[in-house]
Amino acid sequence: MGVVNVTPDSFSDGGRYLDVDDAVAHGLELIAAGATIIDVGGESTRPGAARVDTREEQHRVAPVIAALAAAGARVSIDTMNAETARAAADAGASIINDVSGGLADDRMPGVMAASGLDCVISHWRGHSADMASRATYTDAAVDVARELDDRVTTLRGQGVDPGRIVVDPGLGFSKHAEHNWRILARLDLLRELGYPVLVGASRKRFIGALLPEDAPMEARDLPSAVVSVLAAQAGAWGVRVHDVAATRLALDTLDAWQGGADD
Ligand code: PMM
Repeated sequence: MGVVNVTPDSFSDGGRYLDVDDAVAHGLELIAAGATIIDVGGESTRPGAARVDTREEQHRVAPVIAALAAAGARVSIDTMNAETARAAADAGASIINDVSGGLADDRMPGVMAASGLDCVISHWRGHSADMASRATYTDAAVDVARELDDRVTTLRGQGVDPGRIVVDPGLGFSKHAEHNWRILARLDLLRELGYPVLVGASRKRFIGALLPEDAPMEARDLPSAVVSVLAAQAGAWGVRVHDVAATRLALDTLDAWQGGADD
C-alpha cells in the first residue's frame, strides 16, 4: 500500500502532493513501482496536527481518488470522517482506512457497513492532540490485540461484514517506540484475531529513532523496508509505505528467499 498524503502538514511528505495533478502523478508512480493499493489521505494524523474541515478534506481527496480509480488503481481513503469516506466511495475508492477504527465519528460504522467496501480497522485511543498521554500498556501487544478484537466485534454488531475487515495495530498512535516494537515482535497475536493484518511503520518517529538525529526523512526508508520484510515474514497481509520501490524490492527478496525453501 503506497501513501499519497494530499496535505500541507503530514510529517513525512506534507505539502509535496497538495496539487491534484501532482498527487495523481505520484499515485501512478507508486503503482508503477509495485504498489497494489494507493492510500489517499487529506488530513494529517501526525502528533499535534490540527483537524481539517470536512469539506476541505473532501475537496483535497475526491479528485485524486477519482483520477486514480479511473486509471484502474485500487484506492483506499485514509479518513476518520464518515462523510469523507462516503464521498471517497462515490469517487471510486474501494477501501475505507480509518486510523480511529470507526471511533472518531459515530456515523463511520454505518458508512462502513452500507458501503460494502473493505475496511481497515486500526487500534486507536484518541486524537493526535492528546494521544501521547494515553500510551500506557501492561503489555502493548496483548492490550492492542484485545482492544482491536473488541472494536471489531462492535463493528460487526453494527453490520460491518467480517469478510471485509483488515486490522492494523496503529503504530505510533498512543504508542511509544517500545510499544511499537513490542507489537511488531508479537504480530502473531494480531494474526490470531483471524483477519488480514496491515502494518504502517513507514517513516514513523520510532523508525527515525534508529538514525542520527539530523538524518533526512528519506533515511528512514531503509529501516522501514526492513520492518516491512519482517512484518511480511510474520504473516502481515499488507504494509503501508512511502518508498514503494525499496519496499517492493525488499519483499521480492523475501519471496526469493522463501522460494528457496520449496523442494
Ligand atoms: N499511519 C498514518 C496514517 N494512516 N493508516 C493505517 N492503516 N495505518 C497506519 O499506521 C497509518 C495510517 C500516519 O502516517 P503518515 O502521516 O505517514 O501517513
